[in-house]
Amino acid sequence: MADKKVAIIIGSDSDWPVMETCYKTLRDFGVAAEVQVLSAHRTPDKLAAYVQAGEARGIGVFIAGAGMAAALPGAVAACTALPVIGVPLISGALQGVDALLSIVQMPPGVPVATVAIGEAGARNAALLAIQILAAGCPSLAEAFKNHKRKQVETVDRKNQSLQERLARE
Ligand code: RP5
Repeated sequence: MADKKVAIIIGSDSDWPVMETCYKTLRDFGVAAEVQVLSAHRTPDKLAAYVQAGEARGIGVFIAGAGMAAALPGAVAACTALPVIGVPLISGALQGVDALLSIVQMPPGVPVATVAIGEAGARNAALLAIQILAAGCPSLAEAFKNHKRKQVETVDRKNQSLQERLARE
C-alpha cells in the first residue's frame, strides 16, 4: 500500500485506549503506523528529536492526541513540514473542550488539522491521514473510495429500514 508511514504520538499512556481506534483504523487500511508516548510539556526535547527525524524515517503524516492543555499537536507542527492532525482527548474537569481549544487555535503559519473530541475524532484522524497519503498512492485511494461506498450502503440500509417501520405504523 502506501510507502509512507503514519506516526501517532500520544501525550500519555492514559490516551491510548481512545487513540488505539486511530491505530486500528490505519491498520485496517494496511497503512503502517508507529506509536510513541511523548509529551510537549514533560518530554519536550525527546519530542522535538523524534519529530525532526520523522521525514528521514519515512513518516508522511503525524497524528498527535492529547488531553488538558494539549500543546502536543502544535509542538509537533512547530518541528516539521509534514502535515499534522490533532486529536483532542477527554481528560480532567473540562471534558476535552480545553484540549479542543488548545489544538484548534494555532497561530497563523503553523496549521494543525483538528478533528472532533475523543474516539470519533481518533478514527477521523486516521481517515484524514489515509486521504493525505492516498494522494500519492492509487491503491489506497481506491480503498478509501470503497470505504465511502460502504458508508452509502449502510445509510441506504438504515433509511430503508426506517421507511419500512414508518409504513407499518
Ligand atoms: C495530557 O495530560 C495527556 O495527553 C493526557 O491526556 C493528560 C493526562 O495525562 P496523565 O496524567 O494521565 O499522564 O498531557
